[in-house]
Amino acid sequence: QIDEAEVVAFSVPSYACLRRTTLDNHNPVLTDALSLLAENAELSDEDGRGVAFRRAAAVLKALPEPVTGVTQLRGLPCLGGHSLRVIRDILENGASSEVEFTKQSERFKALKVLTDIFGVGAKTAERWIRDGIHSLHQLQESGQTLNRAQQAGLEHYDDLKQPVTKAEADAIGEIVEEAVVSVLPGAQITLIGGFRRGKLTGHDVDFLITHPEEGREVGLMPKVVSWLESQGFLLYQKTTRNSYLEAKDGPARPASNMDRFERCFSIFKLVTDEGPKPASGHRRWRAVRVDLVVSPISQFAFALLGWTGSKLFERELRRWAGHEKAMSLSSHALYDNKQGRYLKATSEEEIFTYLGLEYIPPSERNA
Ligand code: DGT
Ligand code: MG
Repeated sequence: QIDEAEVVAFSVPSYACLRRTTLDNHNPVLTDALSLLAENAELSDEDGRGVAFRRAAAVLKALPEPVTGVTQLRGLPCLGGHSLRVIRDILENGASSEVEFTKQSERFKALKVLTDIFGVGAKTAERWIRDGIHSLHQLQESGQTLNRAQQAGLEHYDDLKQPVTKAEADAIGEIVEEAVVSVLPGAQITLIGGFRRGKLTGHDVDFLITHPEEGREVGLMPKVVSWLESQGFLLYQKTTRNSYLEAKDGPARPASNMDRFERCFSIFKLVTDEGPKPASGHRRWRAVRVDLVVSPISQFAFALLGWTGSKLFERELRRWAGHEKAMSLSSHALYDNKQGRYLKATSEEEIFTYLGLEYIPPSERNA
């Protein structure tokens, strides 16, 4: 017999940036289900619903043990009626009919396959589906014009679907480091994104590049890219000037520094085997998505915090800053609306302090 007092009730703060979320997820079946519904909503231009499911999944990721009954969830934040229905379905019937239905639906499958192509977003996939294109084969037969990114994405589709390992990320890191210090001695690179949070695999590898002397990083990206290209490491690349535009970003994006923040989306050619020449039909390299970001040292802490993720953790940090502290946080700066000024920081810890938050290390930002 279960004593009422023995029923574990969990308590979790509602902002993900107030929680410590490790990779040790005790409820993967539930969080996978909610993440799938989030993904379906995002692919269907229903961002509000997407965020709601992401928040619900993140709350379950923060629980110290598996959920066995919905009564344990009483009082937990971010669990709306819809998410609770899905959770109850899984706990009581072993599966959620909505999740199973979504997974099987032609529309979701087509959206997944098409947006898994590098360079293809939900809008493009949607248009193609309306034209009757549901598969890679149909896309190739359709005569649709593809841009350069999409052509590269299609060409390397199978490789880019394979998770990138930490070992591969480190191997790429060494090459990028060599490129960076060759073109600008003293420049530094940092592994960011999921790998910085301790993930063992990722969909891409993200690096942040800076130089300890303000201004020396200007013009660095094209030089790094040329170096990598000349050595045959890039299968595709597109460099953009600071294209990350958040509508609400406002004053947190200092106009004077905008042109200093550069990003390169690339497909990297990683040699996987240095051994003897492989049998014909086999190759000794694989394609890997690599993102490079250059930041001036004055913005480095903000860039580091902003690019380490997880995406939900970032979103929650910005929400906390805006709603609870009247500040606007971006990957460039922190602006205090009450004081009417930017707050300088040289470390992530300082930014958490400004925000009145306990410091959460990267390995605990896996919301
Ligand atoms: P992954 O690569 O799927 O294993 O997981 P993550 O967490 O590395 O995700 P990814 O690579 O999409 O993005 C890395 C982090 O960088 C992400 O957690 C949030 C942030 N991020 C992504 N895209 C942008 C962007 O356009 N601008 C800024 N400021 N941050 C971004
Ligand atoms: Mg990543």
